[in-house]
Amino acid sequence: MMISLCTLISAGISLTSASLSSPNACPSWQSQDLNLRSLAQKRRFIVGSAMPASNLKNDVDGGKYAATAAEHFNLLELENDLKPPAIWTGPHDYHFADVDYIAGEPGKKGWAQQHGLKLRGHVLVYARDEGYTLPQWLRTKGPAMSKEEASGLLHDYIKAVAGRYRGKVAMWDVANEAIDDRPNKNPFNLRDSFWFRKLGPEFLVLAFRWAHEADPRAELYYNEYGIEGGGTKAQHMLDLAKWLKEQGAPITGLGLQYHIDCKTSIAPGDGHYQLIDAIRKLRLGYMITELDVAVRMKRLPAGDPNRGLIPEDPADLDLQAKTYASVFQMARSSRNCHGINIWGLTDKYSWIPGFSRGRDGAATLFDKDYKPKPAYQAIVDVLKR
Ligand code: 9MR
Repeated sequence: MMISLCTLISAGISLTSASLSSPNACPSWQSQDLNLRSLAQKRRFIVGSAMPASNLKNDVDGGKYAATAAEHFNLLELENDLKPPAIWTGPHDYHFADVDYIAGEPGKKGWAQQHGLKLRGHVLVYARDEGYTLPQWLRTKGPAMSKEEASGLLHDYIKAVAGRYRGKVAMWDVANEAIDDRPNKNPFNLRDSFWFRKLGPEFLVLAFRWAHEADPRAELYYNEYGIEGGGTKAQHMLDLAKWLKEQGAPITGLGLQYHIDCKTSIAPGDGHYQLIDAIRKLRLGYMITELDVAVRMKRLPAGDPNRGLIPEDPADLDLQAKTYASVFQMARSSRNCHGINIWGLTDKYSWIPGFSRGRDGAATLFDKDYKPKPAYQAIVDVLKR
């Protein structure tokens, strides 16, 4: 009987690289030591990536995008397509077509299920008013609404969205970025957002309750940035989480975004570890929800196709690998970590170069040509242990 090299490697039987000399013997990932997705499955670990539905739908880069997503990850999070401005086109009016492609219409499978990836929903309540957070029509009509009207609308929205994908979304970011960066007088330093002004801190309790009613088996998270490693904002988040639990909100855990750079150090006993320990003491789980590790980019003029893609110092990619590994190491060391999601599949479509005007970039695991970077192997090595 003939057994192919691919079969052996998929089955976890290791071969030396010398024995893999036939160039087209296997798909690209199988010629590596071990594939991230198969290793994660083996370890019962969730490792995902954020993606735009359109890149999967339109088979961008000759299908390389979709193939890479399916080969290396067991979780998919839509980067923008599940945000309220993308879905909520008017009162009780929703646009579901893009998400349906990924999650399937009711009763049907979508791309994610067809490829065996779990789904992470981002986000039911984006608790701020600026940017791509609150739909424009709500910004316009909202100020004249009564508390009851606003609360009724939010209830119907959460019920419609979480209800439509009930049983298909493994975990939801119920609320995102509700805490202000600068000190204010609000409880838990909550932002002065539309939902806060209308409903007070209670909007968070209600959102969790309604999400749970709509999809009782989904894990439910409060997601925040700028809290990695502890500090005042992290303390506000912990206080808020404690209060949410006291109010009976069905919260599974905290989403720690982790938009960091390659010089970030994470080691046992430091603020990063203390924070996850504090979360554990609240009897909550956590996920690293938006991990990316930026490196400094070679300065190139706007319009240059390589802007935001070429590191200033190539050695930074090794530092980046160490930083990625240290996050995975932390996650693996704690029992309350529910998984890690990388914010972007390849450097080519990462949000970082645009946001930093080309100064930072190359923050994901795959380069612009979909080649795994040193960080890929570094996290595989952590999961192998
Ligand atoms: O990566 C997202 C980018 O494509 C969008 O333009 C931006 C505005 O909607 O949001 C980015 O994702 C953010 C996420 O939704 C919440 N945490 C911070 C992320 C990076 O800004």
